Amino acid sequence: MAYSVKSDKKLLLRALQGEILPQPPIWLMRQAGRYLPEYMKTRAQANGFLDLCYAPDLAVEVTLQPIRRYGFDASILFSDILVVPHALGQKVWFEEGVGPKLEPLKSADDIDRLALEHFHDHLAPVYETVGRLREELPAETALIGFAGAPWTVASYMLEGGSSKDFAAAKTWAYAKPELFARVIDLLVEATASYLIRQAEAGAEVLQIFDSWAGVWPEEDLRRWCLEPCKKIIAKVNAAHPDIPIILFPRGVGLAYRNFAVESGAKGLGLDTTVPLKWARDELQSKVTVQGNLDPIMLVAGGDVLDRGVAQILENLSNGPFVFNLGHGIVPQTPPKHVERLMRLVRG
Ligand code: 1CP
Repeated sequence: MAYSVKSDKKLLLRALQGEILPQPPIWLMRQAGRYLPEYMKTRAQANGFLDLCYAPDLAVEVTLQPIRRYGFDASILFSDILVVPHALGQKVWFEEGVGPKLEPLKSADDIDRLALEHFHDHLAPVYETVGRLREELPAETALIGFAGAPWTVASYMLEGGSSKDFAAAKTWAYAKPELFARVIDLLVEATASYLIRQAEAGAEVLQIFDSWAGVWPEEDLRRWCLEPCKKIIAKVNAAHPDIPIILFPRGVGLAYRNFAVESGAKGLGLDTTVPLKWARDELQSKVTVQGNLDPIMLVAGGDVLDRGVAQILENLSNGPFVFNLGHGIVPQTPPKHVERLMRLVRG
């Protein structure tokens, strides 16, 4: 509450309250990371990627790097969605050049071994990072905390890492729905309390990443993605009614409308495939929309980038809107193209 007078001026908060701004706020998913040489330098000082997430000095530094370079309107806490299963007691590690790895859950016993007991102790360094960022960020920059949505996090917990078809995780859901529901329910509880702690540490906005939501038939999408996210949002907003939440259910197509109407999120992150006029007509009267430049247009640059940005601005900037990509920045993005993007959006 002490922050509210100052925060009301931040563009991201104004846009999420439904205000239509002459210039939309801009931030980019994965704005910190491997496309920045300064990130690679800091990362080399850590003992692997997870260590970077749990070392407040380094995590604060890499969060601030893209703010210093580009002056985005918001900063997103540097961490990863997989710190949640790690804090629940699952083995998680990152293999150089491969990505995240987990010891996959195989049985009811494996689920029983997960526990909330040491959850917040394990995540204490993340809360410290949030608090320090809140002190160090420029007055006009909003601080976003985040977590993965239950389904997206569960997919890694059951697959043991990234997946192309999510066959193992979806087979659990179809063949053993009660067991799968226990994993989802545990994640609803853990994620809500994780986000509440981030809010209490100083996060001003929270984003929930359901990056792999786009793989389910209608009924299962509702059960495993929309309903769990809705529960998390209700729990967080019961504790902190004023904190706006952005939900990013990537790839859900026409079901974006259900997420806009039913989830309780103030902001909806659109993936690159969502048609702009449809988003304007069907979503923007219900929520603030965020997105959705193709991250590969940012790699290509030039006219392709100019045209992509212009089309998004033309269609979405007459309603409540936050400029972003349709998914995270990729490592091969030239930093110069991000500068050009900033000029295009800010005019
Ligand atoms: O240095 C490295 O090699 C690590 C690369 C990296 C980075 C920079 C990973 C591993 N995670 C992150 C940071 C991160 N991850 C942030 C904070 C920084 C920022 O946005 O500026 C956030 C919000 C995430 C969220 C995240 N992690 C998601 C959801 C968003 C998305 O991209 O869809 C997911 C799915 C993950 C899992 C993960 N962590 C890392 C990788 C390479 C992946 C994806 C693997 C896969 O494709 O399955």
